[in-house]
Amino acid sequence: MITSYEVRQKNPLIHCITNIVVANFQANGLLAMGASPIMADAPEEASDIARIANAVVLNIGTLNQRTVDAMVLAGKTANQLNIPVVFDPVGAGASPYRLTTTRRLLKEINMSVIRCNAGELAAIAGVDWQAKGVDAGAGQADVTAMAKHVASTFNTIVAVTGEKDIVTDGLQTAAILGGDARLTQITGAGCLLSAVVAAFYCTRPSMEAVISAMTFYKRVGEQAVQGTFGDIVSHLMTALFELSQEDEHERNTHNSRF
Ligand code: ATP
Ligand code: TZP
Ligand code: MG
Ligand code: MG
Repeated sequence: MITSYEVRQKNPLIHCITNIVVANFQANGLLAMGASPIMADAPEEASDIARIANAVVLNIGTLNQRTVDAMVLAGKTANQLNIPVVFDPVGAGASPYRLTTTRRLLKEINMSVIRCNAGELAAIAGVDWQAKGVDAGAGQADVTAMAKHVASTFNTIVAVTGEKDIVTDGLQTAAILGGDARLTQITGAGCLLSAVVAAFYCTRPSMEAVISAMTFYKRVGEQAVQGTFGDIVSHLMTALFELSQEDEHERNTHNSRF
């Protein structure tokens, strides 16, 4: 396992091309855990910023043609320089534009990790699902099977969240329990997690790093919901800050492998 303390020691620079809803929250969350964010979504500088970053996060939450152009430029530069790219296909199935863009980005860029909810995963897999905008929604399909299929198809690691998180590279699979359903009732908890995954992954690129990030964030979420609902956002920042100060092995009790 990789500890969040190790990530803090590295202080990675994370280039985020992200949505307008979560940009501030995501930047604050990265800072709280000891990473350094740079939000830069202009095509004019996307390659230049990507090349100085330790990891790139591509998030299509409020996409438009300029940010999509920037994502392609940043993603390609990162691929050339072996800099990891984490993809958050927010609301991938919500509109034809989102789905087309998701497919284009997956074709043109090698993603190190796809971090998504079950509805977004189903959209990528082409499986019937009742997603609700950017939220996971509901469906009958087997999430683990979809995750393995998408991981194998795109030669990537899929990290899909929900009550039970699944991390798979198509061959090995881990399930992570914990967290709290109230995290789906504030906006950006998933987007921030995608950035946290990027910070862990670039510290030691591996499936272990993704599992570690997801396990860490389950603990962060559990601490964040202790208190009243309106305090979850600020408590999330406090938990990211406090838990990443611990120079000890991350608790492994949430995980199972299969
Ligand atoms: P959604 O839009 O459906 O909320 P998301 O992209 O915001 O998806 P989440 O699934 O909310 O991402 O993931 C954010 C965090 O919340 C993760 O740590 C995840 O494990 C946790 N989480 C989500 N749903 C639950 C749940 N029902 N029970 C426990 N933890 C959950
Ligand atoms: N609309 C477009 S992006 C966005 C909303 C509400 C944020 C989604 O954040 P998350 O982390 O997927 O809940
Ligand atoms: Mg959410
Ligand atoms: Mg999301």
